Amino acid sequence: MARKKIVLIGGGQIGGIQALLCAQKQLGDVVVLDIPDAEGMVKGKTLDIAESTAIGGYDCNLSGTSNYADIAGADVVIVTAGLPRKPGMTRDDLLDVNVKIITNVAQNVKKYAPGAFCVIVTNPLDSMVYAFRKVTGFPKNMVCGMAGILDTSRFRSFIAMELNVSVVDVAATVMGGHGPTMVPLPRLCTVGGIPLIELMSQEKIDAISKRTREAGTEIVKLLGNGSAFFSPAASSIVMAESFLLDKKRVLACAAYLEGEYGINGYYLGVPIVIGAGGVEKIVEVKLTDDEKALLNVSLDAVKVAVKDVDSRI
Ligand code: TXD
Repeated sequence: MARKKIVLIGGGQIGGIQALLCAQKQLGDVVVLDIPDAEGMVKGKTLDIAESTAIGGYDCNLSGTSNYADIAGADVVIVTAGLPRKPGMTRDDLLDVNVKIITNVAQNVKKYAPGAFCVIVTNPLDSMVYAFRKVTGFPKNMVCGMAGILDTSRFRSFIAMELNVSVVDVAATVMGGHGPTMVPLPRLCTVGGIPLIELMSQEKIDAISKRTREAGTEIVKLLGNGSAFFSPAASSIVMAESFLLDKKRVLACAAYLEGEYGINGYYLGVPIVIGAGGVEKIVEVKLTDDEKALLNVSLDAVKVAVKDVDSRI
């Protein structure tokens, strides 16, 4: 059976790490596409990774390009094309410039890779994944956004650090938009099957939830130039892997809702099942009234950005 084809549109900070992870996991052959001015960068990054494959024993062909014809036949397309935040910026501050980039990318993916499972990473995430699907017209099960896996990973990592336990044994989920209104769900978090609320004070839980909501901004401030890239890269490859290997992972991702959670016509972070059929199922969690209220606050924030996007595409 021929190897799968993974296309990474945007070969910057996140795209480069994504390419390395795809090679190391031997998920398939990798094509990294960027703008003509950055073609040398993506050719250099992919060649550099290719030269490392002998060390790790990874059989994977990698190439860089600025020619969309090279993405034809992609099984998976992951989109990080767009500007990242600078200190002091909100994710929504990126909307103006990134909606134009996502529109251009979507038009080309529609033309050259219409059957691909598409994972959108570009911020502001919830409105960019909405824009991508609107421009491509792809079925909703083949377009989703990466955010909840990252936010959940941050939440899990902070809990593991605080309790001095393995991250492996911390199960959790974060729902809602990818921004300050995201909804960590401590009630659903377990550590080795034990409810978190039996192991940690409410004060500590609240502090970790707050840090999770602000984790992206914390890294933007520390880096001073750009935003997180290791964890977003790892998070998006989990989604590609679940699709390519039909793993049926249950993952928090931005999925298009048509009635689930009482929400209709928006992308929002919810638990989904990703398999060979793309977004195979949206898992409806029974939320408390307080949790529902927080989810609706998050949805309201997403609606503002989507209204702005709708007026431009
Ligand atoms: O959880 C999440 N979804 C977020 C997403 C987590 C962290 C970062 N998040 C967002 O991903 C971030 O706010 C940005 O919007 C994207 C990409 O972040 P990255 O750190 O990779 O940005 P870079 O290093 O600037 O890379 C972006 C690349 C760069 O090489 C540009 O030349 C390229 O995108 N680019 C394009 N590629 C193809 N086509 C077009 N039109 C284009 N425009 C820019």
